[in-house]
Amino acid sequence: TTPVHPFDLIGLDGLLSEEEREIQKTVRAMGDKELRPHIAEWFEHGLPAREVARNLGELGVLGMHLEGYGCAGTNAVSYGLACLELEAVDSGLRSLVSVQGSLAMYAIWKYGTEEHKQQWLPGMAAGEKIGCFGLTEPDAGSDPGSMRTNARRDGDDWVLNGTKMWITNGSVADVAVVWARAEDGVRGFVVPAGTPGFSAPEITRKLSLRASVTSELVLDEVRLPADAMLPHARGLSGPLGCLNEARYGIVFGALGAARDCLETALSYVADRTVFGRSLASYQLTQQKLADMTVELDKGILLALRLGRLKDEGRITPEQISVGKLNNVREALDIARQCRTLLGANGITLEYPVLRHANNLESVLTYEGTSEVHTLAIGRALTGEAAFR
Ligand code: TGC
Ligand code: FAD
Repeated sequence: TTPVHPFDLIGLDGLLSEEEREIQKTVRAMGDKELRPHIAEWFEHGLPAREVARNLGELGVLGMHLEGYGCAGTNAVSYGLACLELEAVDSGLRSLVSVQGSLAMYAIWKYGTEEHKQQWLPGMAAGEKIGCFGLTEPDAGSDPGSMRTNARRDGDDWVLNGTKMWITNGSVADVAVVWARAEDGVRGFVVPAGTPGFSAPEITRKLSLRASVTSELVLDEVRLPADAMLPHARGLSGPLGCLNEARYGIVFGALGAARDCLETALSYVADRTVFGRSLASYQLTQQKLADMTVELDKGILLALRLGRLKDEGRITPEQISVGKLNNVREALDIARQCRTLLGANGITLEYPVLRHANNLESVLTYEGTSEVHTLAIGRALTGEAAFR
């Protein structure tokens, strides 16, 4: 069997079922064979998102924790492990899967009509159709409640106006789930990409998550039929319910990036000679490696605990905040420490460490910044909301 990570000192692997290990092993093997060989190129020149989405659809990871409509219906731990293995290649690949499965598909699956589900979910699970999720705006990120995008009624139709910003998969999406303010509060809308007035210009010149498509969504008098609205979501709890799903995936995912950095550093220090001795033989090196391993193992324990709670149906948003805050923060720290061990070689795309570190800067910010999750934990501890 493949352990959760190859230097599994505390036997974390023993916490997984046979099926969970199999799923992890399958995703890891596919990532190593079909994704890893191209990732530096994709980071430099852009992701062929359609082709990669189809490969991921074939692998069965798109919406894999959802039931029915062509989705695999795995447990939450398996989904987390798949996120970990994809992010071990690159956070951009896990982002594609998070946004497709946990945000766009989940919104339709949870809040949509039977017709919405039949129309979109099977194609999205197969990777034939790509989805995006538009919540953030240029002036409303951490505080989505201040969104300006609005939906007004015109007869039976809806008319949407506004701008969304930093939207993963935006310009390659076939369908956008767009959150807008209607008369009775925030509502979700299913917007097919070809709808007149809808456009999705790509955001370029990023220094992070370069193997991921990020876009603006412009909605200029976008006219939609009455049934474009997701009927079972009203208020901010709709989009925030989807965020819980995607944040959960990141709790595992970020550790994949950290593991890949640590594996790279371990092999590098074994080969590198400094001052006449192996870099691995120095105490300062070993302290870094030991500290990073301890943090990685603690992160995996936390992720598995949250996964079990989720599978029992009793995970809370505050618990997810603990996992997202800790695991992304520690993963970023590990990536940066590994970069130091690689010296100058660490700054190139020949090695994955600075690519992972740069990606994790985005992961620290999206799906709720580290400050937002700190305040969410603070609110749970004190009963006082310090957001505003
Ligand atoms: P607040 O008054 O606390 O809550 C408003 C309503 O929402 C409910 N709620 C939640 N429901 C489900 N899950 C959660 N985690 C929830 N948190 C709150 C709450 O019960 C209430 O419901 P109701 O029925 O009483 O109306 O809202 P607030 O305006 O004070 O804001 C709270 C805050 C700051 C925690 C929240 O707005 C927040 O989480 N902000 C961060 C926004 C964010 O994470 N955006 C992410 C955008 S998507 C993205 O980044 C994708 S990147 C993906 C990738 O590429 O991988
Ligand atoms: P701001 O909210 O302006 O925050 C700026 C700083 O202020 C941060 O440090 C923040 O923590 C801090 N801050 C905010 N509020 C407080 C407070 N109350 N107290 C103290 N400090 C505070 N969004 C989507 O909707 N869909 C997507 O698919 C998507 N994909 C993304 C992909 C990438 C690569 C990136 C980088 C972002 C993506 N986002 C997406 C947007 C992301 O969710 C937001 O960037 C994030 O929520 C933060 O919003 P902001 O950038 O406007 O920062």
